[in-house]
Amino acid sequence: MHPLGATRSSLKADHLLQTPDTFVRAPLPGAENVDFILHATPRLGAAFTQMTAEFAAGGMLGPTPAQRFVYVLEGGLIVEAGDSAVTLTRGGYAYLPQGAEHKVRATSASRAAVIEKIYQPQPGADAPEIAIGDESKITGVPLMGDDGLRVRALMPDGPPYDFAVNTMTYDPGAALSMVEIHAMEHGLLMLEGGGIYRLGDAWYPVEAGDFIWMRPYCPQWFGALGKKPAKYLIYKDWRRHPLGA
Ligand code: UGY
Ligand code: MN
Repeated sequence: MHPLGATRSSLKADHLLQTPDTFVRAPLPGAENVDFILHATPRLGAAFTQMTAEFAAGGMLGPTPAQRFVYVLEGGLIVEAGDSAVTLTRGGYAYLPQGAEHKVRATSASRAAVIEKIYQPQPGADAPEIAIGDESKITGVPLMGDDGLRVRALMPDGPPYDFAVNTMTYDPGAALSMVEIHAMEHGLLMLEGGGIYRLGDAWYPVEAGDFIWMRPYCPQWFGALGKKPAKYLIYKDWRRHPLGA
């Protein structure tokens, strides 16, 4: 039954809420047996891309002109990069610097969040390095002293790296302690639970599976509702001068 044109999805000048009922799949060049949901792209106004890749068993990502970050949502992915081949399962992730030869192949039907950004070098900084990890091995750090809200940083941090990807886990009832308004933009995938997201001048109910894009300076706040924790994966551009110098 169609929903008579109703959806929680909403596109405004400073944000997008994209709910699963509005997802449309598309192929991308060089990928085999993978469908992509293109959440954030330059066509939206984003300076990065974020997609969900849905792999059939044996499916492979194609090449990218950019840095690539892959976070496994479901199933298993073999990442071949440098001298190693590693199998990542749910919560496993890989960062592949721009130009790094690599292959990403699914061992079974799988889903992954894929974030790509053209690298902005920092003069004098070392080159970024491949990083592979598992979210479950990272200790959560309370945000601004609130141990009901824990941040896990997945990307390495330091001068070579120009973006961050974190997970944020909110106990039921936990909330951001302030409305944030900042120069960095965000791509956000709700992984678990739900709550209320303020974006610009609107307040939205959100739940696992939803995607949100926030333009730089989009007013933002989240409070978790329900009886289990809410968790999201969040991208932001990071550590670069706004004038691009
Ligand atoms: O890192 C952040 O800016 C993060 N606290 N933003 C958010 O959760 N909307
Ligand atoms: Mn923020």
